[in-house]
Amino acid sequence: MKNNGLIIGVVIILIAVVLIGGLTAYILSNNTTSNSNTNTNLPYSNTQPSTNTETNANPPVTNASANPTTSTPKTYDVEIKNFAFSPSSLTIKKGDSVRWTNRDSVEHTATSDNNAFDSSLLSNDESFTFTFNEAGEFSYHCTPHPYMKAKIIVE
Ligand SMILES: [Cu+2]
Repeated sequence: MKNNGLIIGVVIILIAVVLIGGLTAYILSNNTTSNSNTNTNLPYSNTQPSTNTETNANPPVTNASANPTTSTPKTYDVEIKNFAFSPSSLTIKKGDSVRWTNRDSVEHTATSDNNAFDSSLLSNDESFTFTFNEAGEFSYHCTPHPYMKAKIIVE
């Protein structure tokens, strides 16, 4: 009877140990798998919004940089030097301005072939600025030296 009681006690303890050990092992494995699941899920859900914000952030940057180029008027310089306009062909946007500066000691003009603009005679280092508000190709010349020819292309 004493032996039986001991055996039953040992068996109960063994069962309890196995049950507790098994439970803790099961809980631990569940926790680690659930943790690793949430861990692997988090980086994915984190990288996806970050790549989304990156791809979303890129178009506004190009939009913001594209807007000033179309909306902000620029002033381009054309030098009159050695009896020539430099650059001889200049492409600008509607609303932009061109500033001609005479670098020669001789007087020159920047005179539109179709009377769109005329600087009149410019002496040395004198400038004339004209704003192009209409698209088109504007050929011009120098009145005292008609062989001096150039053009402004307004897009
Ligand atoms: Cu000239």
